[in-house]
Amino acid sequence: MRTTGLSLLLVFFAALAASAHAGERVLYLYTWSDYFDSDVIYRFEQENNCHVAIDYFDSNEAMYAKLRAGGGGYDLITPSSYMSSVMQRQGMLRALDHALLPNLGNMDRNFLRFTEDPAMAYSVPYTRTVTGVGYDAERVDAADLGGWDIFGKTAYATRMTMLNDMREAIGAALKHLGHSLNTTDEKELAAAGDVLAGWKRQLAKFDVDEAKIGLAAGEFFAIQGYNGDVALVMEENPAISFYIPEEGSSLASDDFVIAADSPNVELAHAFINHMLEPEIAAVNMESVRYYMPNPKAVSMLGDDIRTNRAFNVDESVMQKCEVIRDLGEENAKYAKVWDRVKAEE
Ligand code: SPD
Repeated sequence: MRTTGLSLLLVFFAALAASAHAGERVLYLYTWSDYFDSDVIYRFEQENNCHVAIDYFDSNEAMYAKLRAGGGGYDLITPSSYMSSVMQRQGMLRALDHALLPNLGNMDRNFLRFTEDPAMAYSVPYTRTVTGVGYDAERVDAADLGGWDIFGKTAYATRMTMLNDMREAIGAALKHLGHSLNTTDEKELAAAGDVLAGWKRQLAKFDVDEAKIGLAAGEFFAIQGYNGDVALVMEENPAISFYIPEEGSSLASDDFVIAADSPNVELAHAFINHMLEPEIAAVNMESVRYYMPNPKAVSMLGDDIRTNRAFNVDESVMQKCEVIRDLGEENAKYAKVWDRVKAEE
């Protein structure tokens, strides 16, 4: 009897939810997890009488593979700039109509040097992300901090993770060896593969989203992670801190792009324009803890976020970071090293 009542109630609520969306336009967004403030999305839905449906990916390569395999129906995607470039070359993106983006004037033009499309013909920068190490200061010895070689320390075996992302993981090993993370030199790549295979022996796994939860909960002591993600964990657990390794790291512009076959081109433009509103961008930054290149919005931020080391990365530290670039045909060399590392015991 109770079960039947509960089932009826669930059916009722499901029907209610469906009718709330019936007749509404739906914007399909494909993005990274924890990347948009829910109130900012809600406000867009209210103002545009639509629903935003969100699916998540955890690496550029996973997103790309899904779209190439025919998955999708997405309007708006947020790849890193090197992947926006790959997708644009392969005809997967729609050229942007700047007439539908009046708030583009709020963009910091200086930031465009981090992107592959400075004219913003196919992509508009959303956030800047920097990759580093999130760690638990109560469980890691201070003498072990500062570099990428923390991932080789046997003292933390099975309590560490690195990103399940070939450009990031191989990139860390390349920087550790003093090479560019965009190298196409096969010897340098092979050496980086060896270093990474050694680190892998100490890792619990290569992972992106569960690693954050594990760091917050004390399961993992050190993770390779994106700065804003670690900044959120720092709010949850005061023992957590973040550094960018002294050898240097990667820096990315994650972009807004519109899929070539987007069913809702105008709505997709409206969403990008909404995120470029200074008040909206400021609320979003406070919530997701990623810097957005919007000077008016940045001037509205509170002191807590401005002084957060994971959000506001020092300029001198940034100087050591490199943007991951689209290497064209040479991208395949990274996939080869990654497959080898993944297969090794
Ligand atoms: N939760 C948001 C994660 C954003 C990740 N940016 C990826 C950069 C990859 N090089």
